[in-house]
Amino acid sequence: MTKKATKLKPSAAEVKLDKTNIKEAIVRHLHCTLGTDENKANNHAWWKATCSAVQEQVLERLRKTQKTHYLNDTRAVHYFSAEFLMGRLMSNNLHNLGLFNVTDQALNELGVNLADIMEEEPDMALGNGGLGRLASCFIDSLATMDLPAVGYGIHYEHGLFRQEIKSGAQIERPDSWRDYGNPWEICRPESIQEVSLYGYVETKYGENGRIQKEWHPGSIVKGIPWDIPVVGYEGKTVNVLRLWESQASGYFNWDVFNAGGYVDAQTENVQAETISKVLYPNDETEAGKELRLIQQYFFCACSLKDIIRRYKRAHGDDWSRFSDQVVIQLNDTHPAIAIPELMRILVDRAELDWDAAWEICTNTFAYTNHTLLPEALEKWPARMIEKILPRHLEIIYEINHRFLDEVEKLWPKDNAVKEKLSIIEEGNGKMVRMGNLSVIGSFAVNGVAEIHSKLVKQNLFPEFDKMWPGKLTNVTNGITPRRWLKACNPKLSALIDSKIGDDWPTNLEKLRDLEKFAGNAKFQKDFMRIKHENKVILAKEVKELTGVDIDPNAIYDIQIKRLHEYKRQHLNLLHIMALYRRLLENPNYDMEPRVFMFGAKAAPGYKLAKDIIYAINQVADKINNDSRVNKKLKVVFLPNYRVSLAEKMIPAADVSEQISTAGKEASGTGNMKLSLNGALTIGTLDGANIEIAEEVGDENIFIFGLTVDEVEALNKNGYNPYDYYYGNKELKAVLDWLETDYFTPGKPGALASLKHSMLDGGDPYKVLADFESYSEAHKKLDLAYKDGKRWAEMAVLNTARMGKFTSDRSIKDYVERVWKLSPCEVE
Ligand code: 26Q
Repeated sequence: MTKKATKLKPSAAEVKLDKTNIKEAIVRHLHCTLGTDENKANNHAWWKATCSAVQEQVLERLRKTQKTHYLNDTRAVHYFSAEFLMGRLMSNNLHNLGLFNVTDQALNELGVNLADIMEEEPDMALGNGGLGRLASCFIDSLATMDLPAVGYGIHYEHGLFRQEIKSGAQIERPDSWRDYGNPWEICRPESIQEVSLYGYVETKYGENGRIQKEWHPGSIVKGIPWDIPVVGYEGKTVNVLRLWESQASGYFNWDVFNAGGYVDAQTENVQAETISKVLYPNDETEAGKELRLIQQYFFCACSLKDIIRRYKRAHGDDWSRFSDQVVIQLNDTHPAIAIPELMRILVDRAELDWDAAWEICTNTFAYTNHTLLPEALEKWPARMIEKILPRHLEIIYEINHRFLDEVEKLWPKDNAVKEKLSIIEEGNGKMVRMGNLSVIGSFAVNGVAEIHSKLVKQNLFPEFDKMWPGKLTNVTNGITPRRWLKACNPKLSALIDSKIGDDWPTNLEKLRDLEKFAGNAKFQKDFMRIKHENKVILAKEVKELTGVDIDPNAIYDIQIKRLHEYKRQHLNLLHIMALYRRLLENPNYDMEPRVFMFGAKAAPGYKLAKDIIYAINQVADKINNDSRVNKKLKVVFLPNYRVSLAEKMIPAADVSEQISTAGKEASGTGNMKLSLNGALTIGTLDGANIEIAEEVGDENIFIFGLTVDEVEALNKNGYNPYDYYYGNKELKAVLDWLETDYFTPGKPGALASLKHSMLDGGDPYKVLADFESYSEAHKKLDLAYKDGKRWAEMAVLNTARMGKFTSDRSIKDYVERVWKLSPCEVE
């Protein structure tokens, strides 16, 4: 196909902005978009006007990018993810466009402070944690690297709940990020899609005896696309994140209703608007919820239709090139229903034969696994799929049938292996295993850190690895250094620029050039002065958020991540209680002043996780108000942890807590962000910590605890937490302390559930086994901090050696090993 571009004169928005232009644009939007003026405008209005001025630039580049991709008929990756944790976009977009400083000056001359108005922007919190943030880092890298890509997800009306802390306990409040509009998004009514649900399948016989299946849906919902432009660094490529909002279509199949009997029209007429209403927290109690499955199918079906519409525009009905042009990355199994959906389109609609359709499908999809925890592997009741997506269940059975024939060839008459590999888990109430479906329907499967991928191969899918050698692989996660260093830590970024030049944001290995300054007294002083200044800023924030005074001269020791037993915030807490006890017993106990900080949301139905938050807050309250110890020890729990709070905490961290039970944390990405900003890690040999240790060197990290093999051995030989309880007096004392009313005056036993989980509960995450080793690692850390020069050198070396963990490297790995994409430069 040949297409020709027409050369147009540059429009006003294309002229590179200088300070005067920016001032003019902001004021123009204040007047013409917001209908206010310089004298009346509050910070919110200034924020919106500034967004509009920036968006003008962004949209021009978006248009050019789309045209270029169309004219070049590029192969593109389509990143399917139920979550995108974008955070705020103003600072990021300004930095990526190279307009941050000039906009700061422009606003200054208008009497407005850029940092203040940026605080007006609500976080786009359309994700739970690591998986959603990874998706956001990846689309930043894709645009930066000029790779044709579209992110596809759900336009949730409410993102992850807002957390309030009342009397120490977590309260969930709705997140209303769009109440006053989102200036970054564009509605695209011209690309609305319709999605079918419920109903029944009719079997017909075609002319040549071909069996034809027709799905008569019970209801149809509309998907409305909202596009969020994704600006690459230095602003050449602008890709899109397309998020689908659900709306009623008015269609209701009365035939199905009147046919009656087996259908209950009330329950099948899902309230269309509720589909995209709220993001599910990653909560066991929410597992298997019908609406969640509908959400997954809804966004996958909309996205596939969108992709196919675009493909057909260039290739008509010729399906032979589909998988040359389209690759779809499944971010965990949440979008796995896209596999039978594409099969349905190819077989039932395009009337391809099964084998041809399956060939296309298995050349299109790739799947990323993010967890080994058995309870987190998605399974859906077959009956539920049958009710909502009757044709898809048939297709899943057919995929499985043909797959099990292959298994039979490899392992003849071996029913155990068939049972294990089958997409269907038998039992009373068949279940569909979405992980198995994803592996079978994809051409590549990856884990997210070396150790994790090794365990995916060895423990989770060993037979699949034998069936298809090479299909299972590793792509270690990464983070975008544009957001996680340049934008969030401007002072350190400027120092780095002055030493090694300013091209490190797109070439993070360049940071190695800082190694030669690591021992330099002047550089160490500058580096640690900046850390101190960031700590002063955070101290002010902590005071505002919690009322607690913290001393910037203390060690800032930070654990920020979702609350989960495997992440072991309670191990951190037990150690804090041990320090408290040591200080009470010996007021001269030698330790550097320390502030322990936490940020974490617990899934609303996860009782023990909420108990841990409560325990942290109660212990914090006691310690912070105990004048015997509070010069040396403070504990703060910062409420409503989210991307924008992470951006304030990370630049101020001295110590990064990465203390999951070995084998449980697939990768972690906060570990990378903290180390990049010069925090030293105290951590287990788990997830990406192992690769971080390899990069920074064992002498620049505090590793402790059981290894994966040791955890496995303990499990095999029988683990008894009481051995550790009775074997360590200090540990016994702090655990017993939890049962008193010392931290919960008048309420003895209020923290007892914690102790019980670690003793009678069997301590599944080996907290007690790792306690002593953790405590020793903290002693070493304290000692290292006392030697200021040595600490500074270690901190610098952490920053210098994080090059591997740029998400640009992850994307390069995906491009070379999985996607086979080529960059396409935009002008
Ligand atoms: C499942 C069913 C019902 C409702 C929600 C969910 C659900 C939602 C989100 C299950 C899991 C998630 C998120 C998982 C996640 O964030 N995993 C993390 O992914 C990171 C990126 O790869 C890794 O670094 C972390 O180690 C991993 O825990």
